[in-house]
Amino acid sequence: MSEISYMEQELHSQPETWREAARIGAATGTLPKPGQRVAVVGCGTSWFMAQSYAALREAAGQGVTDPFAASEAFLGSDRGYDAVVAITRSGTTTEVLRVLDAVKGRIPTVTIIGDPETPAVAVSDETVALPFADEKSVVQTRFATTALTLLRAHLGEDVSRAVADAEEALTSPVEKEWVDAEQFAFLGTGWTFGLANEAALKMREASQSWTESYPAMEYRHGPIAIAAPGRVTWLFGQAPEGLEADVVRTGARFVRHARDPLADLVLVQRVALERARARGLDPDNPRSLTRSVMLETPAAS
Ligand code: F1P
Repeated sequence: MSEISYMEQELHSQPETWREAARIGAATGTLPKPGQRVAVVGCGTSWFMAQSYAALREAAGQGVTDPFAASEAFLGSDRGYDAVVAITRSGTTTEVLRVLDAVKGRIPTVTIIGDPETPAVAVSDETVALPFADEKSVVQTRFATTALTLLRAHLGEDVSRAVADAEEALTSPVEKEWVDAEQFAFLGTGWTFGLANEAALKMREASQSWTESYPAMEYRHGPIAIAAPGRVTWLFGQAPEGLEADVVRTGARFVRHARDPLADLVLVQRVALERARARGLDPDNPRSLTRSVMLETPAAS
């Protein structure tokens, strides 16, 4: 592939879009307030960002926060949610529209959206638009990480180190061993488990790679049987005691970096891009995928 893909251009703009999102996140009054019971929904990449946000909000002591795949959300009145947060780049994903429609008038909703000229706006009570992070590539990179940066800033986190680390991750070498590896397992704890899920999805979407993802402490409960020479186990965040030694014993390559875990996801996006290139794949148009899943049946009301 000679010309630069949209995925490459978009992923390289992340420090800038994160800075902008941090400004919005710190100032906005439309995202959930401390103490509210929150459900957060999305599909695919957006679901994984929902998982990370939920773990961060709970860890920050800001209230019960349950992440759901939009198609599997439990939003009955017995659960007592004060707010539903939806994350969608396209604003057209059917399952997300169905959730917003189903709770309308019963639970206040706020949607973090890439394209504000889409149906999700009309069906949401509030929106936080991030059009500067919308993308042309089918494979999401910057919208997802920018939405999560917005949420981190809204939770009161200083994201300046994450931004600096993302800048560094954009110039850090992509090792040949990662481009050639047969298989990747991505691991995380707390909020980095969502990042592990996203890293695994990114690699599948952009480069058709065999990847898996687990909470780090679950890895020894079976999945480590896959670890072997020529394969990679990549951990985001803190390493549970003894895990590195257990992985090294299998002959698999153990990878863990000290940078902010969201910035480390930027490096994985670059690995996915290099693996796509090495296999002659177009990362902007992955096999069997579209920008948004739009089902033919109308939203249930
Ligand atoms: C969600 C999503 C993407 C996925 C695929 C289909 O889109 O599942 O994460 O990569 O392209 O759509 P959205 O609701 O965030 O627009």
